[in-house]
Amino acid sequence: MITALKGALSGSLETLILGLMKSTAQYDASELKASMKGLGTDEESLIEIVCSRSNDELVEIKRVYKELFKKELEKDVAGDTSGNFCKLLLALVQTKRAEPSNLVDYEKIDADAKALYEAGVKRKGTDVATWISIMSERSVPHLQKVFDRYKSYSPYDMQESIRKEVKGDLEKSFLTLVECFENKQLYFANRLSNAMKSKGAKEKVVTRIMVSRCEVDLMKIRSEFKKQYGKSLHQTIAEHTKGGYQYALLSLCGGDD
Ligand SMILES: [Ca+2]
Repeated sequence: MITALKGALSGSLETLILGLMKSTAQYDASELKASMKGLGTDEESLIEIVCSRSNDELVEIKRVYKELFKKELEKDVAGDTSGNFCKLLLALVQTKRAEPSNLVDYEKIDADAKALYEAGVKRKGTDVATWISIMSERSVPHLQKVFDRYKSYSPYDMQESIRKEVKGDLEKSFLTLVECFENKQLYFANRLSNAMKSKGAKEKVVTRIMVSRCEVDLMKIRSEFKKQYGKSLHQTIAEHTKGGYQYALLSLCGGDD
């Protein structure tokens, strides 16, 4: 069937339909592999996938990655990236994030907020290792409270602090993490909106988000999209795409809001 589809389809529609033939974890693993294959790296794709997936999703992606490509995801990430960017991605891929707890530990929230401030805005340079360990090991609900508490130490919120302290792929990765901790579906809604407004590689990002989230949280992404932009995702797709590709995206989208 896949051979038949490859023969019958082409371009963005083919990429989208072939993506839908895979499970979500198989798709994510394949997208990660593609982002690192050959010379050079597609950092944008790598950051989007590694920094937005939950711990459980990453555990499954690693398992499937090894099954499909006979290699550890960690090894490929380590071979394709360097410096603190590499250290952050590896810390996330090691999936050490704590499970959310029913007990709110106010002392730890305060200590983490203070540590993030002292490792960044307060000092000369940045102690990136401290940022990496807190952001890769704490649970998401804990971090949401940490970022709130952070504002009582720092004159800048966490996102502003990241922009001031680090640059390049490391900056993009930390920003993606924080955006996802705060509201993951809004992060995807923003990515979809920016991709559709831009020229060039927009279909790659739109396809990846629609295929990878359609069975996860696309309904919530739709509602964040409408809230943020006052226009539905459905309508935006209809305006910015065309042909069979548009038809397939609208079917995935599932309805207008
Ligand atoms: Ca600093």
